[in-house]
Amino acid sequence: MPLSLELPSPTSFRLTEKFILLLVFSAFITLCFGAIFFLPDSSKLLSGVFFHSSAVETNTRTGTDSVSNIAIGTDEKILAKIRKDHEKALVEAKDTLQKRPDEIKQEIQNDKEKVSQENRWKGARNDNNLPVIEYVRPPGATGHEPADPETKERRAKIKEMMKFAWDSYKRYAWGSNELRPVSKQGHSSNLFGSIKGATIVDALDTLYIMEMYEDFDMATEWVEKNLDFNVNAEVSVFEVNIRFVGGLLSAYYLSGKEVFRKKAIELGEKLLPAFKTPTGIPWALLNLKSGIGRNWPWASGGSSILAEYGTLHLEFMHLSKLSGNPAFAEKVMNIRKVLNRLDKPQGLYPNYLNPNSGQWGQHHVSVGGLGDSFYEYLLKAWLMSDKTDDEGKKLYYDALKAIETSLIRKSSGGLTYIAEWKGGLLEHKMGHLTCFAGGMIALGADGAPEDQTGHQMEQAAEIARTCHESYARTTLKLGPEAFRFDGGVEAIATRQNEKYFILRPEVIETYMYMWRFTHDPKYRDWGWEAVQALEKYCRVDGGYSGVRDVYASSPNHDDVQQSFYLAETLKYLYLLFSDDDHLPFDHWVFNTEAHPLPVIKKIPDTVKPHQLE
Ligand code: DMJ
Repeated sequence: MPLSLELPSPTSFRLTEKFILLLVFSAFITLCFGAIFFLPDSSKLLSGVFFHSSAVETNTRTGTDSVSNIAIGTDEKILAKIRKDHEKALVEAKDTLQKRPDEIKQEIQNDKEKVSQENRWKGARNDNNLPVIEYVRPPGATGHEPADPETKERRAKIKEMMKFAWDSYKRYAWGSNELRPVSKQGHSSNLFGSIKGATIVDALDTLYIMEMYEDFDMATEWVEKNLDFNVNAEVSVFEVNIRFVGGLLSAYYLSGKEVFRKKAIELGEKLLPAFKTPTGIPWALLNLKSGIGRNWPWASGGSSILAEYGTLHLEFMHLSKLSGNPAFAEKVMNIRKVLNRLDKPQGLYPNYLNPNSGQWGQHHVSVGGLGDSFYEYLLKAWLMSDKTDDEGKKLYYDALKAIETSLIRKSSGGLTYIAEWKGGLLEHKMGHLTCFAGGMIALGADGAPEDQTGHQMEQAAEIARTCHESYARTTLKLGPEAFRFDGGVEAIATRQNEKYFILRPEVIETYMYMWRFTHDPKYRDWGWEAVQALEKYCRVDGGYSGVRDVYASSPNHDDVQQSFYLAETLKYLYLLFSDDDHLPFDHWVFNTEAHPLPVIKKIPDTVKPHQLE
């Protein structure tokens, strides 16, 4: 007979104890509610105590028949309301009993934070009806020249590239969303509806950190006078959030200029109707005037996309902080709640989720397009909370474990890659977008559980190497949109529609993180290779352009200078050749568009809430 049947182990004793407690608690609740419903005239008693109702007062003051009839009707209504409230309380109590202790703890913590935040912001308000806050610039907003002459020269070269990209935009496309550098005119993607100036807002913080202050001032003036969100047009909630809200928030935290705080909050408020769905999982597309949302017609059965609804958290937490309005934080915390309730196939998060039913759509999983920044934001939510958001931390490391088990593979040639998962089958393809994961894994390695730090750093380095190979194996030394590990190839695009390069940042982003954590010079070398290829094949008379085929012998330009080239690619390159104290990781977290947001420090009671240091 097993020992556990003879002697109760400490664990089984505790379980019994828990069961008894549960029974006592349920009996107590039943007794309380029983008393409310069955004691004589309990409804009136309660009406008097909880609802200082005018109906009750009217009844006692006048005593007329007609009024007492009304009062009787009103009493019934009150009684019905009490019943409804009690039923709700019962359901909530039952829900609470079913929750894990850590979930209950987290909820108590959230409630506490909500109350204390509401109290904090009850104070003075400025002309824009925003809470008055004293601006304190977080450390490392600007850097200094590196001591090593070669690094200094390379950093200066990247600043020159930024100057050229920005001046070209100014000259040919000022006010449009993006520049067409070959045809030398403006270009407007419908991702932003009729909001204008994506390049200006996306570039603000890069201009600031590269100390291009005249250009920064010019961009600020444009924002003040022209940035307008009162448009009757449909926008991508995700794109507008990461580029516009993120860009404005960064510009605020770097410069302290109120206009950016005001605009960020104004835009954030415009995005709130996107969350009006039965589950609170937001729509992908939103008409900013009517507040009507919908999803991409191509997304599995009307689903919302993981990487879109999962990439609002950082910006929305800051919006609550800067506006005093808890609604932003509540919306994104609710997304987590919905996800927490769902079963995850092999611990993985499918890319599609129906906002009406709250059920997964097709079981496609990707750390690249459609999934990518959801994982990034779990980790960064924890880091940005000064490592207090334990739930974000757990969700990130659990997800990474599942990714490792089900998606990370090694090719026969020894290259580590992250495959995609379609209904249980692996597609041995890795997107350029997926290459950000090297940087993410390196960033999270230090906090990894069970001595996984070393292993995760190795994994990050291997992914960086694979992504570098995807560049090195092309003719133009620029990476394809997606590369495969099947049909006898490794890290090479085999389909024509995957051979393009649109000035994306992810590979350089990973080099930057790897450099910061290892100081291995190969990452700066690889970054410099990319600079040379960009100069040789993407620089044209009127700015920088993407190319249609990285395996062609000469570039065929796509004629778009993407706004993320200025926001991300050039910024990460500049930081790769800067010292570590420029935007240091213990004070800043980058949103998925490379807009730095300050870590919200654990604030001692004696320090004012807005003082981020
Ligand atoms: C950027 O807008 C963001 O990095 C986003 O998360 C993914 N795609 C582009 C850049 O490639």
